[in-house]
Amino acid sequence: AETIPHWLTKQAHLDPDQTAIEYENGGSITFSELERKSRAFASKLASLGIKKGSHVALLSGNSEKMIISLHAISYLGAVAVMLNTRLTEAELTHQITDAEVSIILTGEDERFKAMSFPVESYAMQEVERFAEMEVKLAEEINLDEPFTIIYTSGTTGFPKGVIHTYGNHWWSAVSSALNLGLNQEDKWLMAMPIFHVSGLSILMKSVIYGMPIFMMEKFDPERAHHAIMEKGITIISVVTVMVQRLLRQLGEEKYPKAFRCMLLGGGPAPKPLLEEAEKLGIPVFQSYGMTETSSQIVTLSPKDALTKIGSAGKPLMPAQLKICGKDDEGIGEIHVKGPMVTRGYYKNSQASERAFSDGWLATGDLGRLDKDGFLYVVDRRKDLIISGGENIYPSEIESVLSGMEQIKEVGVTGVEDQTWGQVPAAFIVKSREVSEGEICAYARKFLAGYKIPKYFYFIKELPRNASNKIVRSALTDQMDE
Ligand code: S0N
Ligand code: AMP
Ligand code: MG
Ligand code: MG
Ligand code: MG
Repeated sequence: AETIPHWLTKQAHLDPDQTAIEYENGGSITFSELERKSRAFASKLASLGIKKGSHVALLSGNSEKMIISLHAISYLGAVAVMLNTRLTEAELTHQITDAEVSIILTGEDERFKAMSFPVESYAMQEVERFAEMEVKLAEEINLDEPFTIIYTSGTTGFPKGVIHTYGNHWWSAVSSALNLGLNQEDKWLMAMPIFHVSGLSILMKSVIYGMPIFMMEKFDPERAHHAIMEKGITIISVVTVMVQRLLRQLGEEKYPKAFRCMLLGGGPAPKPLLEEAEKLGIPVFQSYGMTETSSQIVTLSPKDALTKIGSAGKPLMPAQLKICGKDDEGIGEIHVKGPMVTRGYYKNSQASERAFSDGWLATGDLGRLDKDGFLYVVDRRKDLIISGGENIYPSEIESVLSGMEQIKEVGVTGVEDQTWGQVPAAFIVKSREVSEGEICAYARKFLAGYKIPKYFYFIKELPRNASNKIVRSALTDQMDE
């Protein structure tokens, strides 16, 4: 197995006084301080019985404690299960159980939510007060070993746990640097949640590159704008709705010259928005990637940004991409392969076998390559709704709503939305009288806020095909009924 020195220990040795994280309140922490705090935290966590192979869930917004917890978990050789704070107790319980989590660490805001879980939970702040235990911390990282698990929507309606090895994160960070280059002055603004690979990958880059990040607890357009203007930010990761909000904030101003990359991912980018950004001289880099690829695997490089607008770019060094089952227009399913691609889903060999063959991952997304080998993503994976960078699988909503007595049957599909790109709309066949408000109140108990349908249509029957399956694509025809 391939081993490297523990990356935080190594970075703290190479550049102890380099800033690792900068905070909005003006504070910061160096790599050597981060190493010291992470080791101390690991020794405290050990007293909870966390050891090599333990699954520790993190339920927290972005914070220094969350970053320290993550590094501490790696010093113990444990695996971090990253939980989305927007999910409900019911949704989280499924992931915690599926991932065989033994302990949950929470932020202050999530402390209460975690009380009802079937697993022991501690606020990170609480653990801080524990005594340190004598324990041997990892000196090396084995690139083949798992480090994180992140759940992503699957075709069965239950999300699947994507396992990332250290090697997956390592290669993701390296391939991104080979594309974007790495400058001495680089400082990455992390406004994406760490519980998504969009945020987590910035953290991995920080420790692997020795690069400072500017951490926001959550995205706020005004404060993100201020950071770009005043704090020497050179790169920011964003989803489409964040670009829209940042452009509104920009007004007549111009970003500083040093600001060299707005890395856009997590879903489709409307061409008019890309054109507007180009006109304003904003360096938007479109990308294609997913939880399974540990962050972007295809990115439009600076020199092509202007001539290939609308394209997600070329697969990064050393990733491969092919289009399978092409139609007349060359459109087919995107398959990817590379050392940043997960090797499978946790405890779900069926899903893994379906998705992988010979190391190639069938993404379920449709795309085509132009004559120069640039990828154009044509359609998102079947039935997947992406709202502001959050994935929603229609069957999750359908199965919750059909649990209501007053609902006979229900079909859900995505409809265009100015703000979020797409939002879910529910088409409902009632068995008894029920109002939109009652349905929303019921749904909130089980579904994250972003999954609550924004539109409700009450119809006589659902469109079905010959084999009696709901034809979701035909649902929108019923909108004017
Ligand atoms: C865009 C965000 C920040 C919006 O959240 P905001 O405005 O802060 O909302 P809140 O104030 O918390 O809540 C207010 C109401 O808005 C609802 N709401 C929040 N978010 C959404 C949403 N996405 N869709 C619909 N509604 C939403 C709340 O529910 C609340 O309403 P009520 O009270 O009624 O519940 C936030 O959504 C956000 O952070 N989005 C981004 C998520 C993300 O990171 N997605 C990417 C996931 N994909 C990947 O990680 C793989 C790709 C990747 O790695 C990548 C992606 C992007 C850039 C770079 C990369 C990379 O390759 O490195
Ligand atoms: P996630 O599972 O949250 O990581 O979401 C990944 C999904 O976002 C992909 O499978 C695509 O469906 C979608 N996606 C990512 N990048 C793009 C892009 N450039 N254009 C269209 N869809 C994208
Ligand atoms: Mg659910
Ligand atoms: Mg997904
Ligand atoms: Mg997503």
